[in-house]
This record gives sequence, structure tokens and C-alpha cells, in this order.
Amino acid sequence: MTIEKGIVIKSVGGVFTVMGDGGRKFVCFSPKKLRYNDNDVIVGDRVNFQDLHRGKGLITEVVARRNKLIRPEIANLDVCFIVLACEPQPDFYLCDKVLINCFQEHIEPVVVVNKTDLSYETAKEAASNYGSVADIVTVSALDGSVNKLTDYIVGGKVACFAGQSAVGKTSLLNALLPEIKEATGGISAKSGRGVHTTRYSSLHRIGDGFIADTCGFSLCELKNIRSDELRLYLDDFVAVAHDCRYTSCTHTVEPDCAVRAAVEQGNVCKARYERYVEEYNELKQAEKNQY
Ligand SMILES: Nc1nc2c(ncn2[C@@H]2O[C@H](COP(=O)(O)OP(=O)(O)OP(=O)(O)O)[C@@H](O)[C@H]2O)c(=O)[nH]1
Ligand SMILES: [Mg+2]
Ligand SMILES: [Zn+2]
Repeated sequence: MTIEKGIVIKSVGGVFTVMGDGGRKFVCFSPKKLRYNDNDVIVGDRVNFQDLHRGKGLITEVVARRNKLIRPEIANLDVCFIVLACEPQPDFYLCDKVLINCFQEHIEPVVVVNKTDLSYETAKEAASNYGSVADIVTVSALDGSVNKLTDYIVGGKVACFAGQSAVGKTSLLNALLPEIKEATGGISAKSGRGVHTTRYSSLHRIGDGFIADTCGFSLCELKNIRSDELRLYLDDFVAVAHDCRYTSCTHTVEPDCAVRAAVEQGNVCKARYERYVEEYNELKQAEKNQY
């Protein structure tokens, strides 16, 4: 019995596609009892598996995860490309939350603004909101600019695209890897939202690393963050907060708050600050409701 090592590149209905370290693909099953921290095996998991021959395998162990994102659901990431576009209308609340989840899980977030062939407005907005906390890369899936992303994946890294439906995640993947021709979709004229074309995550080899396409999403939760810690995940706030009068300043109602002063002076993005206050109040309300 030979045990091989590999990475889960696709998971559909309890059938896992595992790429062995030699590059061969195996269709694998996982015994019901084999779960990781009470969770299912997911794309990005490093696994040991038994080669059952003829391209089949049985997963025998899930290697301890370095990290995990819930939206999109994927494990062991180095980089998360958070994709925004001028259409569908960008949801900056969603982007804030994915950024925070990345910081929590020690994943490098990169804000990718796609569809710049149509407009640069979203790129400008992204720069003013996130320019001081993440790299911003402007691309279009329709030209060669997507190659700007490959620099982030060299060195055997694992990256994923994340974002709303129809921002162009699959189109960017297809542009990066021309041999891949995954289906892309449109935007519903009625709702102005994407039609959720991609239905499952998949990992693809790129150089010595991997890139994942994922399903679009419009909801994302912050897990394990208290309202009074939220501020610690916003690097642009942290950079000025040492000048607040109180070290425990939540930057909402306290006097002599350096973050609020920075917002007024235009040094911290006002829209981002306002979203922070909303999120802070929501977390606080949820904490009250718990008791
Ligand atoms: N003009 C323009 N259109 C683009 C670009 N990238 C993607 N599109 C179009 O946007 C639509 C959605 O693209 P997809 O790649 O399916 O989007 P997605 O993010 O994968 O969407 P889901 O799979 O639903 O999450 C398609 O009609 C694409 O042709 C771009 O850079 N410029
Ligand atoms: Mg897609
Ligand atoms: Zn403050």
C-alpha cells in the first residue's frame, strides 16, 4: 500500500480531486470519519492518500491547516485576490470583511480592480479606501494586464480569487491560463447582480504555485472578533491611533480621537471610517443580544 501526498484541487458532492505531488490527478473519496477540526475536507487541504490505482484514491489524513477562509471556503492560502469591478456595483462592506478575515488568517490580501477597460472609477475608489492597507492592482481580463498578478504567486504560493458574482474571477483565471476555458456568466438585468456562474472552488497549477477560482458571494461574516477589537484589524486606523487620548479608544464617541481627526483632515478615508462605525455598532448590538 503506497501513501502519497497531494492537495485537494476540487470537491464536488463528496468526491475530491487530488493532485499528487508528482502532478497526477486522482479521484478520491474520504471516509466519513475523516474530518478536520469537525469540518469537511475542503479545496486547498493538503492530504495523504492511498493510491488505489487507475487514478482512484482514498484520503487517509488531512494535514494540519495553516489557515482557512470561510468565504470563499478554501484552506492553506498565501494570497487572496479580492476582485472588484465597476459592474456589478462594488460592495465595499464585503471587501472590508474579506480584508479583515485575511488579516486574521495571515493571508496577504491584494485588491484587484478588474474591468478597467470599461471604467477607472472603481480603481480610484479602491485606492482611496484601501491604498494604505493593501496592494491595489488594476487589470482587465480582456488584455494582457492580468500578468501583473503572477508576481504574487511565484515561489510555490497558493492564491485565490474572491469576490461578488460577475466581477470577473473566472475570466481572470481564463486569461492567466489560456488552456483553461471555464464558463463565465453575465449580470442579471433585473437585479444588477451576477448570476452565480461558478458553483464550486477549483485549484489550478500556475508555475510552481496554485490559483483558485471560487464562487461569487454577497454575504460574509466576521468571526471571533469583538467590537472593541475590530479597530485593531484596520491598519490605517492603527497607524494614527497612538495619538488618541485613550489607548482603548474605539474611535466612535471618545474625545480627542486621532482617527476621527485624521478622517476630518482627509488622511483616513471617510467612507471606510463610516463603514467601520456601522460594523462596530452591529458587533456591539450582537454582543448585547447574547446576554
Ligand atoms: N468588459 C469586461 N468584461 C469582463 C471583464 N472580465 C469579465 N468580464 C465579463 O463579466 C461577466 C462575468 O464574468 P465572470 O468571469 O463569469 O465573473 P465571476 O466573478 O467568475 O462570476 P461568478 O462565477 O458568478 O462568481 C462576463 O460577462 C465576462 O465576460 C473585463 O475585464 N472587462
Ligand atoms: Mg466564476
Ligand atoms: Zn480614537
